[in-house]
Amino acid sequence: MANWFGTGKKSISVIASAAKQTVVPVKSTASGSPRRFTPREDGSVRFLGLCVLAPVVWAFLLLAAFPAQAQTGFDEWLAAFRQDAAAQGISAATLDSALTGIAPVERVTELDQRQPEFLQPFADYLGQRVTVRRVELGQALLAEHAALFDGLEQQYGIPKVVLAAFWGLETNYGSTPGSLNIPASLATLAFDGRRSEFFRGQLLDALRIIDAGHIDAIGMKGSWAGAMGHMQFMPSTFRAYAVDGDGDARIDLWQSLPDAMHSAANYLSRAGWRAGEPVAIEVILPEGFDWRHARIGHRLPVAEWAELGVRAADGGTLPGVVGRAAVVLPQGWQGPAFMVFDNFDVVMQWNRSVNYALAVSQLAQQLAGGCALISPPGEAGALAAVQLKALQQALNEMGYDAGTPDGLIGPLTQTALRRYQAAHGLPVDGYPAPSVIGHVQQAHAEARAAGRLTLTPEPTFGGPATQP
Ligand SMILES: [Ca+2]
Repeated sequence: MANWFGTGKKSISVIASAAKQTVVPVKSTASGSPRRFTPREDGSVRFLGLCVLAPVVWAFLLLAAFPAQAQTGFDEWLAAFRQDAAAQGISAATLDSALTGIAPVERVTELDQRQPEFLQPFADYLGQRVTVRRVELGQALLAEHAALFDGLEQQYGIPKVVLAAFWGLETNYGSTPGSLNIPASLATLAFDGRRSEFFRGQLLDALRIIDAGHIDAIGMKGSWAGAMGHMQFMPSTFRAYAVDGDGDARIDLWQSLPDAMHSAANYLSRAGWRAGEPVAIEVILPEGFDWRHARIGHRLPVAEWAELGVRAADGGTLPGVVGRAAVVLPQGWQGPAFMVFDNFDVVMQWNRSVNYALAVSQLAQQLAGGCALISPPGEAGALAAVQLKALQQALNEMGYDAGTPDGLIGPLTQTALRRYQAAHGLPVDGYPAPSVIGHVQQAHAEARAAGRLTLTPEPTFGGPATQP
């Protein structure tokens, strides 16, 4: 396998470590939970081609599509927001160009309120994102822009294949940057109320970017959630980390590839990237491996993992790294295993999803000519959110605290599942594979029949008050 993670430039990582705690995610993670189901996350919604129409025309079309009552409330909110923004020093010209005539964008509200319907298994997630076509296109682009990427690797210590992997995953190398008007989308989300404070701050930052002359209000396009340009930076990330890579004194993350790439490299460097170290490598676990050790919070020196019999899947040696490593099983004990390093945590700051971070690692590895996954994918089958909710309720009722059933597999549910698996002699991987859900269902039914449930099931409301 090619050593795709480059050569050591320790000075950068040392400086960056100090800044590690202050780094904010690139993309919208306002909910604080990993984004597991991300349809069209790039926001490349072709909204009737509105982006190419004059502002007055599209404002009219949006008004026509939105209830008048909501518009009244929105207009009042917008007037108050505008005053606030002006008081914070944003120019009248910027406020006029970005906010005059805007209306709530119904499509943005719809996408924001969409609930995940299923948990996509890792192999499916990876198969959709790391394709032969994407690898070939990325390699061609790396060759085309070799001078830029070589320079970035020298300056920031971030391997060119890692930057290209983010580029490929975020916008398919700039081909799907999103075409929604950012001020209108952010105003919609700030008005909506669910995460007002977060999006209000993003809108203010978007206006400050326009005010600084980096882009005009019409040209500021992106995803429904406010992510912009080649690398899908949120406005706050733009302000904190974006840099001018081509020296024209403007930061243009939409049209200037040097600006977009220098900004991404600057972000990763300041997030604590350790030059010369990988994000993750696929590993083979020994017979009799204690699955309890395979979790993201259990960190050991690489040498200790080696003593436990963990080896690199490609037959090479385990990498020498400064920090500790964890073993993760994104699709349960029957699927591939990965050893993850400090740079995995850096990628998780960009996007708080284990699957995303592993996809970055896999795409980077393949862009460098390395191999695809070696191990089989593990137990297949998408996991419906309703099933996961039922799983959480069943665990709760049997005395394994999985928290309020929400269909999301967070640390509490994983811990509950691990306790259940340990008590029933199953591999303790904390992964809700279909077979595990079936096992819990059966145990729950038996416990109910035997009157052993810790909690009583939720009462049924609305039935007949009395029976004859
Ligand atoms: Ca520039």
